[in-house]
Amino acid sequence: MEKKTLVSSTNLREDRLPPGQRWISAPIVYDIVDEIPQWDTEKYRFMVFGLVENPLEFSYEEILKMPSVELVADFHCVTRWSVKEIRWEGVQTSYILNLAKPKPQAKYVMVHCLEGYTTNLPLEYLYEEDSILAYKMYGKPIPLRHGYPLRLVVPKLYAWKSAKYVWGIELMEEDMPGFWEQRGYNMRGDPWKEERYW
Ligand SMILES: Nc1nc2c(c(=O)[nH]1)N[C@H]1C(S)=C(S)[C@@H](COP(=O)(O)O)O[C@H]1N2
Ligand SMILES: [Mo]
Repeated sequence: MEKKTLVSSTNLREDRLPPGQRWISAPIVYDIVDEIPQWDTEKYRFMVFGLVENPLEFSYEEILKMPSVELVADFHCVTRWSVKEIRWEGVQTSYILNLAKPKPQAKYVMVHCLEGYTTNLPLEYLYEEDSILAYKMYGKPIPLRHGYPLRLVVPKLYAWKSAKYVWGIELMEEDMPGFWEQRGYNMRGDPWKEERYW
């Protein structure tokens, strides 16, 4: 089967490197905990809940069977490094949202991760065509420390919004700060507007 390869529109911007960033060759692993366990994908469930018509729950197997895309996207960390053209593969978040049917009052999401990390973003970013839930990186299952079994990739925002080890997406009416947002990081985090901190 032919797989669609999508190049993030951010890679094609004239100001491709956002202000205050420099290119490095590979992403640096950042985690809020020292150890990440080898998650059991037999027990793993991915959930969409909160302000949706159809709350969703999927096994890992079901996620792997969904229509998928290959995405090539630059990656921008708020600590001022950027990496060109990371190649991911996974399910577009717009596909998942169309199944979940957000209620009209849903405006923001909280992304929940297996080790306890959270991050918030405006719901509209999950309708962007280059926002995906990735299970492959450079053609192989995502390495544990890069987000196995499932990671959000949102190229239009700083990398702290690209949550690793995702188990859930919660749709909300009011914006709520996630882990780094409670510690001074921006509620949106657009790299081209340098929305780094408050
Ligand atoms: N679950 C989880 N996701 C996370 C983080 C984290 O600590 N936990 N760190 C974020 C930050 S600050 C960055 S820069 C990127 C780094 O991605 P990498 O570890 O795959 O290089 O992951 C983001 N996603
Ligand atoms: Mo980061």
